[in-house]
Amino acid sequence: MGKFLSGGATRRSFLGAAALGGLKLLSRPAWAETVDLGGEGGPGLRSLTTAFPEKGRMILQRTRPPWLETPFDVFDKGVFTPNDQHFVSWHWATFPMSIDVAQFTLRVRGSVNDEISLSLKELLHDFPRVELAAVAQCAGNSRSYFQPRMSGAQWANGSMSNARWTGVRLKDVLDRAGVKAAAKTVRFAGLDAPIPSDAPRFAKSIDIDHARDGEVMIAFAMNGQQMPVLNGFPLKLVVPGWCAVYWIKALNDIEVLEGPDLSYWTTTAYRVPNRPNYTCDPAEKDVDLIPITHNVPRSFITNIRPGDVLPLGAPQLARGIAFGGDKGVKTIDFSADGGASWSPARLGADEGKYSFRQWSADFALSTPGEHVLKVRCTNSDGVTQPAKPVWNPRGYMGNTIESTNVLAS
Ligand SMILES: Nc1nc2c(c(=O)[nH]1)N[C@H]1C(S)=C(S)[C@@H](COP(=O)(O)O)O[C@H]1N2
Ligand SMILES: [Mo]
Repeated sequence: MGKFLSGGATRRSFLGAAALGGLKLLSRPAWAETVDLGGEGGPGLRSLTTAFPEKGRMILQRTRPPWLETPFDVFDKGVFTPNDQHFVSWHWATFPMSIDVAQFTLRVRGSVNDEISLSLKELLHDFPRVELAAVAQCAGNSRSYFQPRMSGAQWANGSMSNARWTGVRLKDVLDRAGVKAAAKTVRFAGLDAPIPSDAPRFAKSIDIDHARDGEVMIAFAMNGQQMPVLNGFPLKLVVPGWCAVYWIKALNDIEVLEGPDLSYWTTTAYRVPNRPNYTCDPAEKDVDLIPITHNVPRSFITNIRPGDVLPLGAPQLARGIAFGGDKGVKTIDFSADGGASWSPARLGADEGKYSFRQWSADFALSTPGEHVLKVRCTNSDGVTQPAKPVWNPRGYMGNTIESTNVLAS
């Protein structure tokens, strides 16, 4: 692993120069220090690390480029994931660890009346600010539970995080450039570049109507603070309700296309079977694949862990988080008998339809031995989590109903 370089001074001047308004820069422990992370983490290695700049205790999946998973206990503490425990994923190791905020520009080019280059100062001052809570979830979240297993990041359930994002509307920035009538697609890329240089630059795209829906955001802050560099400082595209693969970090390039995006990341990578729950049989060949798009409903028990021993007959509380995917949570159902019977859980505060939502349910286990607890989310479109395990060749979009095995005694 290489060494992280200091970026403290440039980041601090970002606030000074651009006056982030009500947002305050907190002091950043160890950010300015050089950190040597030592050896590489293999797929089986899941040690905890605190060695990454601006990051607290994280599960180390891979060192370079980093894959850092949010430890699951974090999700029991509240619906917003602290910035220093928001998961991290990068495709290429060449993203910048130090950014000159005075020089940084966001370019808008392609099928527009005026190609523009916006400084951070312009972005912060010239456009109305918007705020929205939304879950960022890697399409490969929970891949390590797929059976049979496949290669790729062996995420447990922690390559997801929820934040309140502050930024400007993508629509307003596109309007400044003046999108031409022929525009069909908008493609986004960031400051990272691949090694080797003939590998495809990471980029994702969305339809022009989606890009102008007023919700897709160019965020410059999360949870009221600047974004950690590893999470996309200084700008991150936020596509509420869509998989985090679309949430381009260190965003500096917006390209308006007059046709479809034919790049590798859309035509070849990040594709799932065109089937209910994106699920096919492992033995099947030549399954029709479509691009991954929006999130699907999920729910988790956060206060009881597999293998916990619960007192026989005593009143118990189960608590957890859920999200509706691209729609709000309608109902959460809880089962203490392995899914034979379900009852509605209580819902916590509504932080917006793209946010995690807390839930809780009371239960008691009246017979000694093993019991299976389950939780199921249904969104406002009536889409619910499948009981049959989700499986596809790349391990994407897992949202099978979670089971937690416990013992009563
Ligand atoms: N520039 C850039 N943006 C990117 C990526 C990347 O490799 N480069 N990875 C994407 C993927 S697959 C995920 S899951 C999220 C991870 O965002 P996070 O590290 O802030 O959690 O970033 C997305 N945006
Ligand atoms: Mo991802």
